[in-house]
Amino acid sequence: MEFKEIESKWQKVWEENKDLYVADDKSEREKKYVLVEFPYPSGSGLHIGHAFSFTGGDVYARFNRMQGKNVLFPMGWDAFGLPTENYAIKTKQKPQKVTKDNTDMFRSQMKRLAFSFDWSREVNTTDPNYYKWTQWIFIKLFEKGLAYKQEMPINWCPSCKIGLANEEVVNGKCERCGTEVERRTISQWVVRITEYADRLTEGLKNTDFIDKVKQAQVNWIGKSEGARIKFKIKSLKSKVQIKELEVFTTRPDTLYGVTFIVISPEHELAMELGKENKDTSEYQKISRSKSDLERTELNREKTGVFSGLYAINPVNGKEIPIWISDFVLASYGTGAIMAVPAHDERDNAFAKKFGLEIIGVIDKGGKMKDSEMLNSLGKEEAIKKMIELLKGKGIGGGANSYHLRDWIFSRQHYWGEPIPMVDCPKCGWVPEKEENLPIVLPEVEAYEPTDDGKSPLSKIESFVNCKCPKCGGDAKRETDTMPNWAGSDWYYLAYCFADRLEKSKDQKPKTKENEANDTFVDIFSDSCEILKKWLPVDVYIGGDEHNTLHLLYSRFIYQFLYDLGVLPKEHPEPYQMRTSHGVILGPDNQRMSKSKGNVIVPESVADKYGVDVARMYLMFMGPFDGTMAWNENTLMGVKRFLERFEKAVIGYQLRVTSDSRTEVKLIINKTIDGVTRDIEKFGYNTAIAKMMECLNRLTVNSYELTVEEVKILVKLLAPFAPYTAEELWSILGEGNGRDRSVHLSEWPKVDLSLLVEETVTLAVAINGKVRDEIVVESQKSKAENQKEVIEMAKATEKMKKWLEGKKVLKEIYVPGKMVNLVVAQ
Ligand code: ANZ
Ligand code: ZN
Repeated sequence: MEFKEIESKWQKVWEENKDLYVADDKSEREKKYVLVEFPYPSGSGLHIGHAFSFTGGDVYARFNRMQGKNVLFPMGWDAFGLPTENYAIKTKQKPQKVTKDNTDMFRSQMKRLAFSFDWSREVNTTDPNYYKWTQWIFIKLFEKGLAYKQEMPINWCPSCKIGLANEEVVNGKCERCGTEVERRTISQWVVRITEYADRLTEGLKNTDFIDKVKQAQVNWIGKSEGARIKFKIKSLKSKVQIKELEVFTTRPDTLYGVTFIVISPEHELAMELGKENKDTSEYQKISRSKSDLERTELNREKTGVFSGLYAINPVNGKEIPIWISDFVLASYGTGAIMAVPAHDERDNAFAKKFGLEIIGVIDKGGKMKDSEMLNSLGKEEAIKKMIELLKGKGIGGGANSYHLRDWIFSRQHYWGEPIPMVDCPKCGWVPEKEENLPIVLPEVEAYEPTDDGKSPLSKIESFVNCKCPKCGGDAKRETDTMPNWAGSDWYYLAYCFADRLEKSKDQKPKTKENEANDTFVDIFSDSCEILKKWLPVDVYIGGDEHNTLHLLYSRFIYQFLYDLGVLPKEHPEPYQMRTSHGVILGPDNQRMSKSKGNVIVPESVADKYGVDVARMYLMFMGPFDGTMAWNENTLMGVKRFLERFEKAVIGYQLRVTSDSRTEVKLIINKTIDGVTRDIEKFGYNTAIAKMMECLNRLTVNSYELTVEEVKILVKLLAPFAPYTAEELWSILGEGNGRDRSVHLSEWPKVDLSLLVEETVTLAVAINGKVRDEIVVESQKSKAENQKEVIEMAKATEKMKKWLEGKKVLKEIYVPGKMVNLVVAQ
């Protein structure tokens, strides 16, 4: 069969048949919400990673649909972001236009690859009807005290003119362009995600995320349990007003071993001192140029300055010096530590460098010593006792710290959602009125980043100048835009009521004069019935790189909206199951990248071998969560399989038999069972392997099949190779792709009674005493397979233990019954 013809033929039929993959809001059938991470529509089109992940989702969606489920399998565009902006600047186009072109390209590529998305629910984060809601969510965060503006030091690349995350700074240089990174302090919007740190951890219990993902979330939140302890500052210099400082420690039990305090250069006490002391201010300046990562590196040479001040250890009254050093971060705990150089590596290096005292308080057996009432206690007991003591004295108590940081929400770029806030000289920061949303990104000629590091929107007076929503006076609009994580926080909700986004365009919110219309909250709440129907997402397929930030951010926003009461009460978490898809490397086993010249695009494979070969190969090359190198041989193997499959089906169709043979029944039934089970657990490669084996066994023996049996084979193939399956289906006289598409046909059922017959359970004995059993296929249990059966019997975990160090003298096989091993006593 000529794949090009078949593809264009069925693509057209499916396109005309709009209902084929539409999820039904009203259906009573069991729902299944299958979500794949929506892509960033870059100018280079779908890459192989997209094709891999989406095919995986598509197989799952098609399989569930054929099982009679009401499947929601939507797609959209996460389209704000820097690459589009940069490309638009370079090519002198508008980002709006670039985005439109790119999404058109992505959509047509996806349609060609036969992804069964419900296109009636397509969303785009850059559509004002969409980002109106992203802005609305921000206003709610602000109203609840979860968004605040703060002066923040950021890593600034003077060449890219952009703030960089710590991870994007490598050896003090910009990861993109290699320019020396500067530190700048700018005022940024920050979202208080740390408020939800415990909820985000706890909530994982309500999900079935794979372990790897749960662990990634827990680690990123990085909860540390310990204590906060207050130290009095000995008053020497009258100029310093601060009389007390607080430390965070995970080891309050070691308080007797504290020989100095270290505060971060940004600590308020250090800031006070820096005003009058040159050494301190010099040191602060140097520290500012370093990233957190550099500062906390374990084996880095320690630096620091003595503050001239002393603190008093609250348990023994000892005077200890206060040092300033950048290995203590301002953003963690309290920005100050109690140093225990005998038991902490970094403190130890610091003490040695500056000749500070070292006092051990833990003996070789791990018990406390020289610590008065803690003496001879173990770590846990000592911690508990110390916390009690501190609480009693009112100078501290148990406390947690999180490595999770609040979320910097400002970007000084054009192509993002404008942050809907207004700065009024009288009222301060005021959120825009909901009825004025969306605050639309103005379409302008120039939107290059500015030299002063401000958003390009700041140069557009008509955008900046506005009236205060509260007092009506002259005010200025916020010109920062949101980070590219913002739009993806709630897109899976938007899919559920995508039609409403469009409709809500002209809908003015409820005002006193205009009672009849909806407020935004109403739109969410009205959607609640629909959300109740579709939530939670049953399966969320995405990449490892999104197992931390995206997943945390979107779960946080969900929990926040849940607390607002606009989401169905019965679903405290958005995603039931999260699984992460693997990575495809180039033929050279390296990550695909343009610079290495090893990039393979899905289009080219589809051009050469057809879409079905491309899809099936992607699913066959390895486990869905594995890391796999491109392999031309495997690709050809899949190609040959599909060719043989077509031949066989067309051949069988021509010489079918009316009564089905038992062997054939058994083979097919077993294949249904295996393929079904495998797809359920994303074991696509093994599912395909089972189909291959099935075809082999049928053709090697030249079995004849009934039409029904042939149809079963075609159905099993359908999720993987939708074009071939649909074509064969119509050759078999079934449907025409319109009303009786193979993709809406019923998934074949397993005949359990046949399965049982296919295997036998064999007892495994040592010296006649039964110790274990094995299950083998009836075929294999025959006498001629004696050797293999005995090997299987010896290889079970139990038997390996029984046989350890023993000598087997004789092996006896009673076909279909038992394996008996005679061993030396
Ligand atoms: C005394 C002590 C004794 C500590 C000891 C450790 C071992 P995690 O586990 O990551 O939470 N620390 C606290 N705040 C810090 C900051 N802002 N910058 C750098 N280090 C900081 O680490 C908590 C421990 O890291 C705290 O417990 C503190 O040192 C240090 F044998 O206090 B510890
Ligand atoms: Zn005002």
